Amino acid sequence: MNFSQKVLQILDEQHNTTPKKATTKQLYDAVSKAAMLNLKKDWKTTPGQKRACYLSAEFLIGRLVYANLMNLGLAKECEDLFIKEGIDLKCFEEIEDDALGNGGLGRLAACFLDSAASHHIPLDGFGIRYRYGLFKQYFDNGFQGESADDWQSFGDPWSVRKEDEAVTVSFRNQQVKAIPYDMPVIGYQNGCVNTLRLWQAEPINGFNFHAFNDLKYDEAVKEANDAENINAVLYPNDNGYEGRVLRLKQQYFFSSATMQTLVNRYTAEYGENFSAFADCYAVQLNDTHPTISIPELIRILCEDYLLTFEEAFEIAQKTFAYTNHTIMAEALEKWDVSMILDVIPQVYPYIVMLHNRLSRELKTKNITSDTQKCYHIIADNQVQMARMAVYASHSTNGVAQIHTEILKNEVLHEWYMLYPQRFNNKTNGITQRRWLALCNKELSNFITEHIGDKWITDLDELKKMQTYVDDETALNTFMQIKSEKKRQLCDYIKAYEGVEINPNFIFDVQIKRLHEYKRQLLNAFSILDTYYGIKDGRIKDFTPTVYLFGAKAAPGYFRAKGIIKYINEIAKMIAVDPEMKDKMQVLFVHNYNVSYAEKLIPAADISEQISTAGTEASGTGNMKFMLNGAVTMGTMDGANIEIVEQAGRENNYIFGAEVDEIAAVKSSYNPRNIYNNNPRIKRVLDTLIDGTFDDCGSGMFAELYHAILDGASWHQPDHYFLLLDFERYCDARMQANRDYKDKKAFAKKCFINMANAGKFSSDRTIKQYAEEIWF
Ligand code: 26Q
Repeated sequence: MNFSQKVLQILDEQHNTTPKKATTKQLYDAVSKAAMLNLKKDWKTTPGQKRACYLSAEFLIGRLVYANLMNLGLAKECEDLFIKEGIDLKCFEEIEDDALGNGGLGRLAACFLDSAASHHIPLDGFGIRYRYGLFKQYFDNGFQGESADDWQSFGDPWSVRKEDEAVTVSFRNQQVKAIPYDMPVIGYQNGCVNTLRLWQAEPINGFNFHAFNDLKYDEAVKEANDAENINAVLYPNDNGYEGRVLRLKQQYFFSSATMQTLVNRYTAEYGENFSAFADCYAVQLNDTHPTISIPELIRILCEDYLLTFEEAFEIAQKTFAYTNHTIMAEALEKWDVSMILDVIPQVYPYIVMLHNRLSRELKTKNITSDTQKCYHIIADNQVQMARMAVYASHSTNGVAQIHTEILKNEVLHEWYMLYPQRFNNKTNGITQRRWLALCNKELSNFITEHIGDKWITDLDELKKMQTYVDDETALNTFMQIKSEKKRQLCDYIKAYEGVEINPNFIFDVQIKRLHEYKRQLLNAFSILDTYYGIKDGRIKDFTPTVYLFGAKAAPGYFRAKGIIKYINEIAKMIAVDPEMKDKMQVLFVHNYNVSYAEKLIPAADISEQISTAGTEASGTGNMKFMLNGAVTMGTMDGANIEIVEQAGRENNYIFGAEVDEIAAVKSSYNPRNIYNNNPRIKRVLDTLIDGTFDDCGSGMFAELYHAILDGASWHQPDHYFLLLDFERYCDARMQANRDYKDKKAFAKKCFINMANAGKFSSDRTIKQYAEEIWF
């Protein structure tokens, strides 16, 4: 029976309906289940083959149905079936994203899984099956509001519950069942299916009848509630650490469940001699979030299989590798010893043994006793997770060249001095299957018509497009495609936001999590400056521009929420100014997520990547824009540096202080001087306190003003150097605005960016992990 017939059969037998009468949910269920039957024969592991395991607290996989159909080669058949039945395949856009991640780190994990499967690399993901993913965002009078993300509201047809592979995870005063839900990770039309295993916590005893009979109703369901709490919700922090008990429990929960599984699988195949363990499994730690896996594996080997600590340590070190994703000091995880003792006391002795082993090693290496402290795994009554990860693994990597250099020279400098050979770089990448083939069919077809479709699994092929950059017809088509993607986005925004935007404007887009270091506020200041410049007649011949923002702020991040409100106020002011009607527009779209990114990115002309130099580890949104033919407006930070290395600085807009300059001015930096001496800056900044905008008495705007000019107890004034870069940013933007007048010349820059995006495929990245770290 073919795929279409299967869909019809499932609709009939399981839903008692027909395609025409079925609800979207029923169609989704039938299509997904039919696809699952289709891939079943390929969903197996090869015995005796080493597997890599990607441990991550986040997998931001987005909407699965279109990507899975494409990778299975069923998209066309499904579309034909739907057309025949008079159904629009777009109805699946109602289905929620699987938003089991915050931002870059979680999305990277999803791209890696897609790339590994598409290249027959045996890589499985292990994480947490959150009941609620990243909150949904709405705006109430310009303020961010949050609601729960019930991502399973259309069911979860892509997961298989594996009751018989459940394990028990023990906390000091609680035991829970960890139930695996396995999702297929489908390679691109190659018959390879890997696994994403997400763990769900459930009570060992669901209901306490004795308590119930004693009229203690709360107690009767307490165990169930306590278990379900563990994976109830994803922590909505991005690049910010919160030392909460529940977060530690989440980390241990999925780490322990995963380590038990690996040990169980190993012993089933090889018995209790663990000498080949590291030849069977490589474990990559996605930041420090799963690092408790290291002492947990050692504990299991010592306690259940009676290995010595030394034997267990050597196995662990050969097995684990660690990826760092941030240099933000506030994101480095440190757990209070008291909390570890309170939650997982059984693990603590193994952390102490790691600490002591390191101390002995430091002594033999003649490290003086006062420098020893900066290495200590247990220091200031806290367990320093990054130190544990570097020490007890064989590989530590950064995620872009500059980031790895900063790790070696600053953040982890002392570790680099001890173990230089452990440090390596793996510049991030993105999957061109989702970020081009799926989200930009028009551009994909255009490329394929010129160079064939090998680029889908070998993005270096894109280089061959370079020969068409001077081809008049090709460039015209390329420009028409951009216009078409802009029109499509306008239609969507009209329907979803209720706002009309002009598809003939320049589309200038900044989409990423809201964080001070990413400097959405600098973008806002510059827009205001442009607005005043146009009104005052200082700026003439301005090419109309729409400034688009998309970002979620962590609900507890007051300043980030203030920035959102401020941008919404600017948008409102400009929207009601008749003089601006055909000049500029600002829109902050609500609930920015993976599916929204798939619509925004193909429509962009300008990609805003304006973090303070030395703060953004890599960035991956920058790569998605480049691939879809936008120019980067950016600082020399993260992967921007490698992007302009590939596409040419002259085809992008690089501005602002670089790492060296920031370091040089840091100690004497005085933003108030800049403010006092630059009337444009003063005018813009004063809108935060002079009543131009209303923050409804929240005090948010004044707080932003003081953060820049006076600082706070935890930061110096203008910690992210907005005022230092302000003029250079405005100049770069004006340059781009002028350049755009020559549409052909501008399109050429976009084209060259697209043609040189090959390096930024996650296929390249994952092959480097495979070859240089795992196999
Ligand atoms: C930690 C403890 C408690 C609660 C939350 C957290 C937490 C959660 C998420 C800490 C950090 C994160 C996420 C970090 C992140 O997304 N980093 C980004 O990683 C991308 C992929 O490598 C890079 O491209 C980005 O530059 C980097 O910011």
